[in-house]
Amino acid sequence: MIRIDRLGTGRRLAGGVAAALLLAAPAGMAEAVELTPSVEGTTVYIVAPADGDSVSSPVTVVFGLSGMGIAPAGVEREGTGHHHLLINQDLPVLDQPVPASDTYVHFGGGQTQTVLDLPPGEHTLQLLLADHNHIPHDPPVISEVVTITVAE
Ligand SMILES: [Cu+2]
Repeated sequence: MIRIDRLGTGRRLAGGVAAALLLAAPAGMAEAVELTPSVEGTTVYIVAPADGDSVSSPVTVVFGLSGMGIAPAGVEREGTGHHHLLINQDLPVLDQPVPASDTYVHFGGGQTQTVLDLPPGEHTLQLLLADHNHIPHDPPVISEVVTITVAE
């Protein structure tokens, strides 16, 4: 009788530990974001202004995209995304939604150009395509950095 009770206690303890491990696993996995695939060979680029240009403000910035299409934010359609313009900013973390601010600008309406009021001096511009949830694709679709000088 005593031996059977001890075995029974041991099994319950082992079962409790296993259940705790199972509960811990999904919590860690929930943070992983499923990235939307980009289309191979896609390029995003700034049509205007050109790198090295001296311009006056307001500055019209024209976006170019080849290989994928534009869809407004919130619209999930394969092979599409919307533009994000980084103004004097480094690239954000690429497996999370792009931050939204005056220097991480979303074009969730599907716009392909914008007009910027920029103070005099040197500025960098870069485009980053992201999916319906504002999360960059895998692999990410990123333009070259364009550096411009805004005249006094
Ligand atoms: Cu966005």
